[in-house]
Amino acid sequence: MKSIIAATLLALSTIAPTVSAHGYVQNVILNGNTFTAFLPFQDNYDPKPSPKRITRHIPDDGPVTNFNGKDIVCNVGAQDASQRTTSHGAVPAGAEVTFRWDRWPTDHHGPVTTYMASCGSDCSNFDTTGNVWFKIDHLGLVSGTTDTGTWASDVLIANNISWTVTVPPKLKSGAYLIRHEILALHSAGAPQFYPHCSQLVVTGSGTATPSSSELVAIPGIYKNDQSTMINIWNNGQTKYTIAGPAVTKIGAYTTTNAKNKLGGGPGAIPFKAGKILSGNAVTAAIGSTGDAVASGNNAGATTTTTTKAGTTTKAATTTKASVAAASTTSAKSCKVSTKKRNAAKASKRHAKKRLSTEH
Ligand SMILES: [Cu+2]
Repeated sequence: MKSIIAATLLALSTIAPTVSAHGYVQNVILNGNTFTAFLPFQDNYDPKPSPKRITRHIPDDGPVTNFNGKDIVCNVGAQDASQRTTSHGAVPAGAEVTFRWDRWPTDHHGPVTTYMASCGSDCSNFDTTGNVWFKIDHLGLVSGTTDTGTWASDVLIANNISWTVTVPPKLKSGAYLIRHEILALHSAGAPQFYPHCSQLVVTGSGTATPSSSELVAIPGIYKNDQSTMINIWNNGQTKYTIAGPAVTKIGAYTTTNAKNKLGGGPGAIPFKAGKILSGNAVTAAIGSTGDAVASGNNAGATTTTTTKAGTTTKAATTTKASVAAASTTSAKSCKVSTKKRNAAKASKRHAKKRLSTEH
């Protein structure tokens, strides 16, 4: 049976674009408090989801393909005023934020990056135009070569399909957008961007702000260069340069969070519903200590379990957090370039990998 499936997949991969399910962020965990992100296959049919979402609208689990348009900011349609959310979630400066994706295909190799932008006192109507973004975390090719080595996306899969960042310590309190993104490079010359934006209220007494040289515009960080157009399936490449600026140095913040390494991420995180803030409650929270006492709470709330890529789905579905998340079987066609399709070797590997991880 298995060999028949393998043979069919192999045959299909040579005559038709590869069909694959992509992914989206289903939960955002702020200092141990879980918030349900925008669930496209549910929330697009329910204008008043409960609890309210702190995440901006996304249409589905597919990619943004034009990195020069407004959709690259927070995903397709997220900039439309009618699609904006007024909800925010509080997190103390210096605390951890974990993004849990619903799934991620193993062949969608690429970097993971996270930016923040100050909205002032409320993100509801924040205009993301101009040099407003600063990078707080990024990881690209971790080891080996681009075709068979370990990418940030592989680390994400191995860590319960999740990614953890730290809000820069001493960051000035206020409302912030946090933009977390995977860039999938499996289709040479046709990069796929999967951005998502959530609305935070950073609490605490911090006053640090990024320097003007650290602030960049989105769109603007991506260009037609190696960071987007690389053919990762070419043999022997050991270097990949992540697009955009260096990670901010505010608050003596250093690069990638230590949890983002193979086996280093969070396991099942006990579900503790986060409190939704909007309007006056946002203003009131700014400058407060918020959940700051939770610096100890955070450590206790995270059970670290080493998981292997193939078993992560099971682990993820045992958390209560994912009960609130949409379950979807929706698959959308991945645009695969001619270059890629012609690479017989790569196609073979692609089919094999999908067999072992997709059910
Ligand atoms: Cu995809």
